[in-house]
Amino acid sequence: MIKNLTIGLCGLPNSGKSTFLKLVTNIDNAIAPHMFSTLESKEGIAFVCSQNLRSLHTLTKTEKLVMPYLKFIDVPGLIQGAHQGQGLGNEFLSYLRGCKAIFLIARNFFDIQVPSVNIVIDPLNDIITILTEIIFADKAIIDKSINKLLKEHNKDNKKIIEILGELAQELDMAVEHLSNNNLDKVNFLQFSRFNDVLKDFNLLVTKKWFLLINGLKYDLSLLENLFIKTYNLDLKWELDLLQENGDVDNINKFLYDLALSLELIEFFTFNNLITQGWFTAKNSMIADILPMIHSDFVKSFKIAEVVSLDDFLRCGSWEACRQEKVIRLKGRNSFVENNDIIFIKI
Ligand SMILES: Nc1nc2c(ncn2[C@@H]2O[C@H](COP(=O)(O)OP(=O)(O)OP(=O)(O)O)[C@@H](O)[C@H]2O)c(=O)[nH]1
Ligand SMILES: [Mg+2]
Repeated sequence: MIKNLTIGLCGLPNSGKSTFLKLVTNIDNAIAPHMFSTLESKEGIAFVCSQNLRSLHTLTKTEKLVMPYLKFIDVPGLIQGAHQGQGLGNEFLSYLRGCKAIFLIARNFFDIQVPSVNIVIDPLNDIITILTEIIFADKAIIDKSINKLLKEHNKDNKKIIEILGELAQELDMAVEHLSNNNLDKVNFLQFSRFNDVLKDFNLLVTKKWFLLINGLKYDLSLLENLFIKTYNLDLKWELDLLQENGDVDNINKFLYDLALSLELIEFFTFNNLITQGWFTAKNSMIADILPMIHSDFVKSFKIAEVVSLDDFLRCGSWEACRQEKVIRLKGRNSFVENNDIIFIKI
């Protein structure tokens, strides 16, 4: 089941976070060429129309098409020294702590109208600043937690104190490498291995980190061990294009790719009125998706009839799928696969 799928936006002021939220969600958002134009957190829903959902809809031709979505949260920009109270961003890190993944937006555009924190536009430098601040903020939590646990004099705490200590040491090393520009030595992605055992501490470094370079093309090869996936878009250009001709193809492709990188899969349902796409975590079982579709299904479920999208598109109708014997029956404990079309029988 998908729990807590919000993706947090993180970056220096004027890097394009609010522009990104506007682009993917089309909600009114404070976008302005001055720093700290975002003063509070803001959530937005980005609907994702995959090519697969569109193909299915061309066959079902239902009046309604309902798309799955990703949720984003925009917060004020972080600046260097945030962990010591500089700027606004640090106060908002708690919003990012509630997210499953973080999207770091780094600026790679020059625009005299849009001041930047540093005089030279250098995404690498911005990434180093942000990651360093994130590490400092987490280190503060780790140090406090270790002290608190030590004071409890409980031998059951020994293991967790050790793990926190191990991570703290690795974070110290990472800060040193970052300050020396030795990005290839910072295995930021590795911190996610602590995610399960340290989940109660809501650390940021253990989350899934993604990067978006906003603006000109940038060589991303240096950043492979820092982020699960890196993207390069010109957000303003994309937003202008969207507002001019309403073309959402590029954005949809990007969002769908992001969903798969977040280890989601898409499945479909349809009836006479509605064709719907849904995201669920990879390795979800039929039992996990029942309450998403209808709370009544949890009790009344008998069996699921399942056809792959490819088979459905080839056969052309559910009836034809039946004749071709491509309908599979799945019980509660069967896995849902990407692009399954599912009919729940009650
Ligand atoms: N030239 C250019 N301008 C951009 C681009 N992306 C964003 N901008 C502009 O940069 C300014 C700041 O963008 P925002 O999206 O508000 O930046 P932010 O990261 O939310 O900023 P804060 O909320 O202050 O942290 C706006 O005037 C945008 O129109 C881009 O790719 N190129
Ligand atoms: Mg903003």
